[in-house]
Amino acid sequence: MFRWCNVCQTFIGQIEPLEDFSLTHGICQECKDKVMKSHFEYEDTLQPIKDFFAKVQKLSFAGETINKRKFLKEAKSLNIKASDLLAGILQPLLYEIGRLYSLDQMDIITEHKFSQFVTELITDIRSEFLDQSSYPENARVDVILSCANGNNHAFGVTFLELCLREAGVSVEAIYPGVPADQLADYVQFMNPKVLGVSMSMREQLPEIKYVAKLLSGQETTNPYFLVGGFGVTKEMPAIDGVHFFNGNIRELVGFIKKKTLKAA
Ligand code: B12
Repeated sequence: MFRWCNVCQTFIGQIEPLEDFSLTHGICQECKDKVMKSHFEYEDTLQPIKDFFAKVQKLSFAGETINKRKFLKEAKSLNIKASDLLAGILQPLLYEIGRLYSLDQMDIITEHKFSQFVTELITDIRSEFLDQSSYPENARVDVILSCANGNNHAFGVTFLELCLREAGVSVEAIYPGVPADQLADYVQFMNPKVLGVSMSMREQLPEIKYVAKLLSGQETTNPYFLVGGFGVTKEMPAIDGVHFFNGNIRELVGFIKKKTLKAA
């Protein structure tokens, strides 16, 4: 389930059962601390966000065209932050669409139409972020994100990129996948503190191994090499120099932020 804070209406992260994509309420740590200190009357404040989610779900699952401008306007009027919109509204819908499609309960056109809508939204959100960017254009890039060679699933990497930007991390994302040797050369040139590669299927594991091998042969760079994505599960083979990540996007942003600050 996708848990949102009932007090400040921000997305917290996923909880069991993971296969249930509906929204549920919880309380984030920040609000918990505040509420503990004050008198708090419980009231379900998430209903407008749940209604918005239900409306988008209905339209997308019916294969209808969603008006992007109206969608963004409504999200803004509900005070939904861009990262929450991506991770807490679009992500559960994409997961559920994938599940229904794999069960033959949704056709490919419906899936493609929603993917197209998400691609267009990301383009808009991204250009808004770039306009408001708080770090200079030629600043050092602390984090490079990329898709593994052969991985065309770009949403995970773009969601992560935008969430990191929102958290003030200087990040560059490259997608779809690029060959391991070219990625390693680019990392050597850019010398980031963190390299994150997205793996959507186990078939991409040899590419990950190859990137790790090439990085270990470089004398001038030593990025923290993180690998995540749909293809990463709790049980992964140990690979020298690779750190697999299987948590949720909130934990991930916090973790990367700490890593880039520590290595400053
Ligand atoms: C949309 C989609 C597509 C779109 C992608 C559009 C795009 N521009 O991204 C298209 C139509 C292109 C596509 C194609 C294919 N797809 Co597809 N697709 C999906 C779908 C429905 C949603 C994926 C998505 O965007 N999820 C939302 C994002 C935000 O989630 P995410 O990628 O998991 O990312 C999160 C985390 O994993 C993590 N993360 C991601 N990257 C990284 C990187 C780092 C460093 C870290 C730390 C974390 C991290 O953070 C993200 C945010 O929380 C999934 C279903 C599903 N359950 O995911 C199938 C799915 C991933 N696809 C699948 C398949 C099989 C394919 C195809 C092979 C189909 C085919 N026969 O052609 C092709 C492969 C193309 C290729 N070469 O990659 C399978 C993969 C099964 C598997 N793992 O073995 C899935 C699971 C569907 C299914 N149930 O069968 N797909």
